[in-house]
Amino acid sequence: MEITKTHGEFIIDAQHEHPDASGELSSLFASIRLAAKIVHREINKAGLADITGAAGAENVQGEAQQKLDLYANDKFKAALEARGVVCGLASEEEEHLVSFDSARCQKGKYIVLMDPLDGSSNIDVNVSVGTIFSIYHRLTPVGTPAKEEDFLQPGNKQVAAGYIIYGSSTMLVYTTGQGVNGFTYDPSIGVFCLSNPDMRAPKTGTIYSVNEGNYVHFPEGIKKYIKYCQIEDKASNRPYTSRYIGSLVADFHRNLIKGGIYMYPTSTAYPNGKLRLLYECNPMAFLIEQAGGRAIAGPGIRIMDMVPTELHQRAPLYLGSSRMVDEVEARMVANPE
Ligand code: AHM
Ligand code: MG
Repeated sequence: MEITKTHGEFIIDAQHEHPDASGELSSLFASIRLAAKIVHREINKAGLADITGAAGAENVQGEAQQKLDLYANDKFKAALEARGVVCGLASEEEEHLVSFDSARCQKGKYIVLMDPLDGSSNIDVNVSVGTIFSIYHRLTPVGTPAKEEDFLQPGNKQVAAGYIIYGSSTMLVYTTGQGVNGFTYDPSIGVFCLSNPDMRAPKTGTIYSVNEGNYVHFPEGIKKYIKYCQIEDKASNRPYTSRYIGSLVADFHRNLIKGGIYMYPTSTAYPNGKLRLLYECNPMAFLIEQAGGRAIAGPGIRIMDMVPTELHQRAPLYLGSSRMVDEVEARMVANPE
């Protein structure tokens, strides 16, 4: 039987190519892997919570049941703190940044931003959800507590970013700025195995993903683009296919593999878009660019060049196959708000 490369081995190989590497990033990834396995296990028995006790209620051991997004937050936080290479964390589930205050953590040179369980409203109906993460070097001196400035860096400073998709199988997909690689979790042996080396986003595709229920509230350029997607033109494979799961990670993952565009525009309900710049838009932007695609917040506005001012700030997002992003951008340019 052929044994595929595990994620651990993949990292060791990468380290050989960088003999100056300290191993701290490898250690950080080991934390992410561990927490991902724990969350995978919990998600896979999510339906049982109804039998053993709903969120907020007590389980058979008399312990309070936690909502899965809070559970995921706690597990990732604990795993990242345990290895002492991360000095702080910002999370969708935490109002303020979390500074890991042990002397060991304060020596850590990395900070992590994350959405521990994105699309969590899908869990109740057994639809794929994901964890999104973004990793930076801290700006404050090593040995001091992490501060907000460490987290408010533009996406172009990311050291690594990725997601875990808890789907029909669980996968870890990430980049360190040298392409995108995907690893599928084999629960029988408890390891992530390299399954999708060097993932490339097709230059164009036939899938558009957007919550069309908000159509009437979208800017004119977006309405025009959606109509363009729907109009028949055999030469460019239109009409395109509409696919929207409502789980950014799952929609992104499908479009990355098949070719497509994901959009969360501004609307009356969300004047700045809905998705969070630091732990949803930036990591996905880093991934799609590394795979050959594009990610913008508006015409000429590269997501990764946006300078953040708040931890939880939102941004409109258009990302996917480069030609499809060009197409929507052209319509935004032609129909300025
Ligand atoms: P969440 O972080 O509260 O789960 O929200 C983010 C999610 C994305 O995964 C998804 O693409 C989007 O919100 C769906 O929003 P909507 O239901 O408005 O289409
Ligand atoms: Mg989210």
